[in-house]
Amino acid sequence: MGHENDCIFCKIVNGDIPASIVYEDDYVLAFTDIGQVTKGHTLLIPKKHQENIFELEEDTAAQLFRVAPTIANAIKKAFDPAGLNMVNNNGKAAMQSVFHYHLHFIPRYGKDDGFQPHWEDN
Ligand code: DGP
Repeated sequence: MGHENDCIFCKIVNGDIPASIVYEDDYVLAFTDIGQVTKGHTLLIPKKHQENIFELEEDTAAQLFRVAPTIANAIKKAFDPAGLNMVNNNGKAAMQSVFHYHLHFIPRYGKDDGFQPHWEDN
């Protein structure tokens, strides 16, 4: 289903490169982020290649957000964070580095969790 050549997330969808899968259905896949900005950092992607929000089909958006609470609650249960950021970067200027749509789930543990998004004060 992930058909785009040279797309790392399509390769994960196809099983060509390994990932720690935490959720899968016919349309979407969730797996742990290789970078782990905080413990439990997870990505949710559509199986069908779409570059970012500007390309995202409405059906795909619905499929992603239908499972988003399940992913968030699984992270909550596994890691007991105090909160959770959902982040989505669209375009190089917005710091998108993998051009296959993805939602970041970033559990937050308090001021000392080491993740400081640019919008947060010290
Ligand atoms: P963004 O900057 O929003 O495009 O985030 C891309 C994320 O993808 C980044 O947090 C690291 C993650 N990532 C990149 N390559 C791989 C990979 O091969 N496996 C996994 N699990 N995550 C990856």
